[in-house]
Amino acid sequence: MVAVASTGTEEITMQSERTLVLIKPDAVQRGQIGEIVARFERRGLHPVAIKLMQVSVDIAQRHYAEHRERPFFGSLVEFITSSPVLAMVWEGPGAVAMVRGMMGATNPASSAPGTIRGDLAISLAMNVVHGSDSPQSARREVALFFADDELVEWKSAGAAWVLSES
Ligand code: IDP
Ligand code: MG
Repeated sequence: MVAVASTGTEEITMQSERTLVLIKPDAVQRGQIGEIVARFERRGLHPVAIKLMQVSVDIAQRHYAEHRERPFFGSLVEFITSSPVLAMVWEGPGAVAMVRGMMGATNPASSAPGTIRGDLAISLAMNVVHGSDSPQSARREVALFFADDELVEWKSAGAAWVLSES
């Protein structure tokens, strides 16, 4: 579905997208699942898949493959596999960039207040949430965390009141 939204000065096409979101071990342990899920619901996105899971070292290394050569790669994999994560797929118009915006900057020290990281985190290593950085990354990451039959197709009743078709 392609929806069109007006910014007031120009029209931008907002393609319906899916994005992978992980509520990281720090946020699960701190009881922040509800807080973070509620933000995506309030914004007008809808979930296509949600599961609590223990990430394996293999999945962690594949998920963060782009950072393989970075000095923090080992500790990043250790952290994401240290305790359960809540893995989710969220859908909606422009969902990839929208979720990235809601997450805030990678380093919570410079994440704007009002963003998830800016409100809930302090440390770069424990920054509470992951979101895919492009539609292409999203497709790869969704396939890494979810089987096709775990993705549920549905239309939320609220969708018609989030984005006008005209
Ligand atoms: P992103 O999560 O905002 O996409 P990336 O640059 O893709 O940020 O980094 C992946 C994750 O690796 C970050 O969320 C953060 O937890 C961790 N990370 C990034 N840079 C550093 C660093 O310099 N030291 C330790 N951890 C880092
Ligand atoms: Mg990233």
